[in-house]
Amino acid sequence: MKKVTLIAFCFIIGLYSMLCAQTLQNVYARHTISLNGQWQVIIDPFNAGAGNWKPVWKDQRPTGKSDFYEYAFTDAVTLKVPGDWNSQKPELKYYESTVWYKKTFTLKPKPGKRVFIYFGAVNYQCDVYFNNQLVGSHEGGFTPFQFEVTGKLRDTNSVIIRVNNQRKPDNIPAMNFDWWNYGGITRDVSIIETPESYIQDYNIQLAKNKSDIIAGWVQLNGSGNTSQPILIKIPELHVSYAAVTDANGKAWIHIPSSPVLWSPGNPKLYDVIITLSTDTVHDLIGFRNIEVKGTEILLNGKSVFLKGINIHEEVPQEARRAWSEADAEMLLHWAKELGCNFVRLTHYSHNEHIVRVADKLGIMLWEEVPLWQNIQFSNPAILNKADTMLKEMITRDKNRCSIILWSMSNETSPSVYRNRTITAMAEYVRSIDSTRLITSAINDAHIKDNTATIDDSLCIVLDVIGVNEYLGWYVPWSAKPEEMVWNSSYNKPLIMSEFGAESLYGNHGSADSNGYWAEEREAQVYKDQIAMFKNIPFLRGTCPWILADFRSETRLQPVYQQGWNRKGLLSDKGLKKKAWYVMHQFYEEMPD
Ligand code: GCB
Repeated sequence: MKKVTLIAFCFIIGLYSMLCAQTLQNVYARHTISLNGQWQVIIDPFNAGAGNWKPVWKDQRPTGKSDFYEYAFTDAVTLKVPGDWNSQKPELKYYESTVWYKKTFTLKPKPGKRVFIYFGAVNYQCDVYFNNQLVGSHEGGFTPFQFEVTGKLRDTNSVIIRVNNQRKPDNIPAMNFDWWNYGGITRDVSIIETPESYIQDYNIQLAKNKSDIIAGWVQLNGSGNTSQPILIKIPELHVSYAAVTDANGKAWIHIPSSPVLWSPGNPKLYDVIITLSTDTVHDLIGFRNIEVKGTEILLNGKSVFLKGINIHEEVPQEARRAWSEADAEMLLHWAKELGCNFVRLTHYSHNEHIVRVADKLGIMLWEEVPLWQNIQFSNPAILNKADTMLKEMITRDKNRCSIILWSMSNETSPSVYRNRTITAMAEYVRSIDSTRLITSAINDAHIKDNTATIDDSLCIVLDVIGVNEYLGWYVPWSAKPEEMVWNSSYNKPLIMSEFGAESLYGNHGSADSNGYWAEEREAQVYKDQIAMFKNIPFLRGTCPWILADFRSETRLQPVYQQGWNRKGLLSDKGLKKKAWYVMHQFYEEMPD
């Protein structure tokens, strides 16, 4: 390419990328250059490096004898990426402020190539400087984002990121939450090179409630995307489908085909290849239908009971955030061993590896955005932030058949503002993905004597109702468990999305008393819950709280908790508590 043309190309692309930050999706279906590894860091508790006084992002070096800077990146102080900072250095265990990260890498600019820098997640807010120029900022700790850096590449490049995990009242989640506030670059970082015109995104799944039509769209990005031929191949189904993009670079697809349907019993995935004259993407996609009829949840037209478990994105044995495929395999194999066909990924969108491993293992998923209690619903900015999080989550995972439920919130107190915000969120979700079900976990079932009533008006906008109840733990039984009667004002399926009790592994004592963190007590609460579940006709799933003990800064009991929420069926070392066996037996005896 001639120099003038190259400059013009870079200018147009640069301008375009400033307007559109999310212009490359399905990153894990592409070849990427990993920037994972050790990154140099500067710990900056008072955010001194953000201003002009000590501008860390300029990465300045002394040039003369009298010159010096009171900050510098060095290999002497590094953190592993991906990884939370709290588990990597003792002094960062409770740290909630700014850390600056720096990575240098070589990648020469290539004529006609566009380049993106991708982050799986950074908790919570960050500013990204590429070769000392701000290329973008991102808020939200659990969803991916990327920036185009075409035209900014040199032979050797530096990425500097200011990461801040301070709690703020208008954050999502806000000031208090019951899990560790792991800060840092917590998921994969990579560089992706594409041609000038490339496949920006695609959505390929069964048409709603059809088993013989594969439908969706492919979106191109670049100049001259109109009337571009694209080809979709699914070799195992003998599909070779040609389409042409419209004026917006979009091609709609409608493929008559009857794939073997994905289910927990047969998690069949197909190799799908999308080709444009300049670009090719390979993905593994499964095909299934999910719908609700009255109080039933139907997977591929058949009623299913969701044998679930809640999981935090944490490796308890190492007291750190989970991020890798190996971590995902470990967590989901535990779920399978318990007898689960379903996992609630609490309380935020987990990393993409776990969703892809769930596709492979045949585990249905509930995925959630972190609207957890105490959200500032009266603040109009919240809806925008929530919608961005929903969009980033759904955009990333819309091709993953394991996901059957999008959850918009957990335990939000009823109010006009709450209802207005979550109703608008639900409308937004339906507008971008009409094929999956919508839920939220409420904790507002009214319990009086032997009767529990579900009447939170938020349920009107849900397809499936999630109820968190802690009968036997936070809430004393008001009747014999087997005599409890559940009523719902809504003819909809119910998932008991949380229930449980705490115990310290190896600690034994009375099954009747909460105060001693005894395994026997936790097991008893599970036995009682199961006795109650047997009498709830519209119950279509159960999710114990929780797979494993997890870290939480707010768990202060100095002997039994020590900074851990002890409601795991597994201990912090992954050892099975008595309650595990109670739940395991329930799932074994329950038909699918
Ligand atoms: C809940 C929350 C969950 C907590 C749990 C508990 O209702 O949804 O995030 O960790 O209770 O253990 O109190």
